Amino acid sequence: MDLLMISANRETFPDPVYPLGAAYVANAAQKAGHRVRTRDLMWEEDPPLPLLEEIRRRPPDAIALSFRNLDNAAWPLTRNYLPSYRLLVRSIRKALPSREIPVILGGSAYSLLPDLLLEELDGDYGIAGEGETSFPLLLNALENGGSTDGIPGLVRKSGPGNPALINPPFFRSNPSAGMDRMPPDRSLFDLSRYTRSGGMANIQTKRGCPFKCKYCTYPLLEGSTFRLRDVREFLDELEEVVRKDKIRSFFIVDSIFNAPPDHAHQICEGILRRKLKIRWSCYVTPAGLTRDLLEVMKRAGCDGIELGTDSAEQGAMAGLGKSFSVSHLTDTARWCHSLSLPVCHTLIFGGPGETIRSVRETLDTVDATHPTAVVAMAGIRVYPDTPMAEIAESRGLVKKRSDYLEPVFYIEPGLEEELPETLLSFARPKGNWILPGISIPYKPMTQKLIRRAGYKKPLWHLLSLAPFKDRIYRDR
Ligand code: B12
Repeated sequence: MDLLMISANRETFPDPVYPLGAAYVANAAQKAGHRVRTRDLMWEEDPPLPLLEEIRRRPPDAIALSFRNLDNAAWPLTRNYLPSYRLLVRSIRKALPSREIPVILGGSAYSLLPDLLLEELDGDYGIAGEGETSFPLLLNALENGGSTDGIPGLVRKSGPGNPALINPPFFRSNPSAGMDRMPPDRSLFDLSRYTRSGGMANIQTKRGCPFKCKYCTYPLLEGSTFRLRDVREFLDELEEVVRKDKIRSFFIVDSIFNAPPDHAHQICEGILRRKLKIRWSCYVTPAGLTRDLLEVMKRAGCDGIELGTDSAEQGAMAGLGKSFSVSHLTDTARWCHSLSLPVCHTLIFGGPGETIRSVRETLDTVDATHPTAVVAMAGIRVYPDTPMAEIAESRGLVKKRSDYLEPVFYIEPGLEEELPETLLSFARPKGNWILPGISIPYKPMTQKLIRRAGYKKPLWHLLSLAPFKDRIYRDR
């Protein structure tokens, strides 16, 4: 089949992010014998007239769209991308010479609302969850007129007025499947342009997340058990990007890098053994973390961690379903200090049980750890099928499933007014605290200039530097 794979993401905050998921599935299609063309809307004009013209001139046999984000998950300055996706698919449909050419949807954003988005975006098929196995199966079935019945994660229409049918995603039917079936083909999208404008390449050591944070989608997207990559295969992939693409800065996109700890240790030891001179960042949880692991991470090139703190007050932490205590958090911060490892905390305020007192306690506790940076969100972004959705639904915030087509945020009743102001007045004098939903952290031009100057780390590192501190709130 002649396939056109489009990455629909245009978000440039905090940086443009290389479409790794699309590079995985497009490669799987290639390996299954399909011819793959790719287009990346990150670098296309809006509306993407040259792309539409190409579709008119050279219609493919199938079009696949990768949707990474639904919105910026920030409140009250929410940016909802769904209207632009609607327009995009509508214009693609218009450009196609026939309704028979299938439009296939996938990606993390799509997988969060697979039934709703198939209807809403007028796709013919969707794949909920990972696509490396399912996507080629679907293409082969379409090409040969075969059945699509057993394809993991397949979403298809079931007649007017009926909800779309969804097969269980791949990780459900294959809970012990490894992740080494198919590496991504990074040449399919312009990696060097991303590393010039976004600093880092991205890579994955595992899929899945067994933690039970009540708001989180990772278990829905990747499964709730870890599926670990073979360490040698991971290192081979990493080494190839370092060698072939001359890239030395990475973000490890695992939901959590430091769990399970043995695997994380082996990855670090492998990087050291192969003498890969790289720098990398990742998401870390204080749960089960040890100083030993942080130390080997640092030696292996980790130059900063994004800590999924969320809250530092016991009651609010329980409301979010966190798996660690305040003392785990303060131990982690102390170890990072002693290792000179920069830390960016992510915080989420306004969950079940939050009060202004617990908000203040979290602010003070986190501040007392002397963080390099803090990214704080007001309100919990609620996604269907999460424990948070049950709470939001029981409180009447969501009445029917289609309400999720607009971003839904949960804020503990009574905090809506006070929360943004409390956070802003605390953060403003600090300089290294950013509130993406409340105050625009930096102008796109500032980001472009920093990247053009060759800066390769996540931009939060700069927040602790004096010249940038004053700019954050003045830039608005
Ligand atoms: C790592 C990460 C980040 C890192 C990325 C670093 C980097 N350089 O890559 C950072 C911290 C920068 C980041 C930022 C943001 N992120 Co983020 N991020 C993630 C995370 C944890 C992993 C993403 C990833 O790379 N996965 C690995 C790849 C291989 O998986 P994948 O893309 O899902 O692709 C698979 C499938 O989706 C499918 N697939 C993909 N495309 C296609 C296409 C077709 C046709 C098919 C059939 C299948 C298919 O197959 C792929 C391979 O199996 C996800 C959560 C998660 N667990 O997925 C959130 C996630 C994607 N992020 C999210 C958000 C909101 C953001 C931000 C907007 C937050 C903000 N306000 O700053 C920004 C946007 C950044 C941008 N420019 O787009 C949300 C999106 C949901 C939403 N509300 O829109 C997610 C889902 C987390 C969540 N809240 O649930 N993020």
